[in-house]
Amino acid sequence: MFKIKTTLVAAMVGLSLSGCSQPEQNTSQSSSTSAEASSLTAADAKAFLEQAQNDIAKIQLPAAHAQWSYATNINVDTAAVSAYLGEQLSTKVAQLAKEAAKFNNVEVDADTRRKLDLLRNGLTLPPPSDPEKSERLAKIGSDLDGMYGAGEYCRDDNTCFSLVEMSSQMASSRDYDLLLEFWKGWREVAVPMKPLYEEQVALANEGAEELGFANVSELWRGKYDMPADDFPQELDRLWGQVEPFYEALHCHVRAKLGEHYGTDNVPQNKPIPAHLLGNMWAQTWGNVYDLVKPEQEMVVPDVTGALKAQGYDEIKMVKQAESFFSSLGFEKLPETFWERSQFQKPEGRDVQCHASAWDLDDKDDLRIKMCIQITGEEFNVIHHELGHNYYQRAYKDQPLLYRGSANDGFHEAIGDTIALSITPKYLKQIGLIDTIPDASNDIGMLMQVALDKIAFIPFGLMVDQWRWKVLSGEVTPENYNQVWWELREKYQGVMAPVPRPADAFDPGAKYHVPANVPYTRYFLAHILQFQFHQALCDIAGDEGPLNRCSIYGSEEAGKALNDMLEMGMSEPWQNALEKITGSPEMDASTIQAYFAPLKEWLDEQNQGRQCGW
Ligand code: X8Z
Ligand code: ZN
Repeated sequence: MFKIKTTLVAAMVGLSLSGCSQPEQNTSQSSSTSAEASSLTAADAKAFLEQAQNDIAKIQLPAAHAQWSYATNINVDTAAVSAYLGEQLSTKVAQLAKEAAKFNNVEVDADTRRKLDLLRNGLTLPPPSDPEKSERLAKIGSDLDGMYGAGEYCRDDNTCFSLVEMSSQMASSRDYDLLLEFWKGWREVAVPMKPLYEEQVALANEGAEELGFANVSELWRGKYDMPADDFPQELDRLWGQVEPFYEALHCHVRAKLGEHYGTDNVPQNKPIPAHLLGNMWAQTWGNVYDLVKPEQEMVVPDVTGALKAQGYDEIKMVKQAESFFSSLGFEKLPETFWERSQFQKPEGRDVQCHASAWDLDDKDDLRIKMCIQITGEEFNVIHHELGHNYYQRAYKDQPLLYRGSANDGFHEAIGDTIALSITPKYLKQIGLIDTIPDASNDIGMLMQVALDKIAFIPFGLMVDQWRWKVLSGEVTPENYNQVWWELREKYQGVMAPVPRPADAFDPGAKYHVPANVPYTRYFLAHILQFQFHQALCDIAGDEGPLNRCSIYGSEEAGKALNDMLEMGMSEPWQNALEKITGSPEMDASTIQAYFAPLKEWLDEQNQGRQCGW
């Protein structure tokens, strides 16, 4: 819906828009008198929504362009314009959300009620109606974004490293001290974010209260077509389905890292030090495959090696990903996509390298913004981003309030679902590998996928467990960092490799915290993508094991997918899920089935090991 950092996607398109001013009136929910309200009709509600959508559309367009300019060229001028227009937009939406409350007691049809509800809970950081406060909120949002995007770590000799450079080292280096240096170094960018973040929480909570929410936590948890207080239990249920498998994977990985780095560096009864897992945040572990892989010879396609050997550049990687979607029957991306996207990190200016997908005009101005590296990991991210773009295009003809994903996890799951079809069979079809490895022993391939997808799941869960506590006031600023690490340990079994300084604000070193993009969506996406993959493989008529299934070339699967994408958020997500999978429930049993042989193998390896932390 409105590009206020609601659809992922554009983390950008909204985010910094979170502040605003220009409050015309402090219309809180009760702004209309009961006499006024009682004379309102269902037709009034429809007329109000029509007007509201037109008003939002008008501001949204320039705000999106300003945000793009800022994200692809961070400087004081682009910051000022982006914060200004972002504020205009979120103030307008907040004002309309308050007005929508006039219809609380008016009898309206289900479609109208849904739109009113979406209007009420669509903002991510609602601005208070006091103009000074809402301007301040907008400025903070934009400053935090910029601090992350322009962040770098400099050594005493003034050699500096960008996040892209350090991430590449985190992925490939096995030098304990260098990994620790970059791990600590990147976290220095977050220290000055903390006072701004605190202030942002307080301001947005004021805005949320004006909208009738207890706080921003309640607002965020309330976007899932079920009561806000039931949603965390739904997440616990899903996590419970995955947890035993995660623990088995953790146990094996810790044992192998202990063999490599020594058990004094990797104690076998404690959480794993967070800098040794091949990723700046220990959120995906695929880059340490070589350290933890099975001892027997396993053939696992080397996508990075193949891309490099065949001279793939950034554009060729994106074209290849586009052609997957084309094979499913999706129309090609527009010419402007190729002209306007940012594929590479430009020289000479700061940009937000964190990958994102944009829909500037709800017509055909689709773009991605990345700093693409030539690796298999980035090849997956490209599919992820294009999934957002094809989703945006599929729902563009819905009314504005329905232009979004069924729930935000769906948006994050589409491109990943396609990427699950990058199997050896597909890689051979497109000439990236010459031979398809024998299917008799897929443990290596399953391990590679699990290191990225299963390792991610508790991280995807813990980020908002932290934020919900912060946003609800349960955790106060003195404890921000400590609670962050308690949750890292509890869910991921990962620990800070060194005691953290008193001024550390380690959550701020993860993009989605300063950018204020809710994170539970990625947890959900990691469950949903396996359900989608299975459903589409069935439709495509693939009868082999799920990890060998590729829906490449199946227009039937493409049509089933598109039928769901087109719905946007016009119906509860349960209906969208049922449409494609036949069931309205999110369910991790597909994950259990996908990885069953690996689980068995891990359980054997772990015999005699002390698992847990
Ligand atoms: O932020 C992203 C995407 C853009 S929506 C690249 N992801 C999360 C992350 O990087 O932390 C994708 C998976 C998790
Ligand atoms: Zn995404």
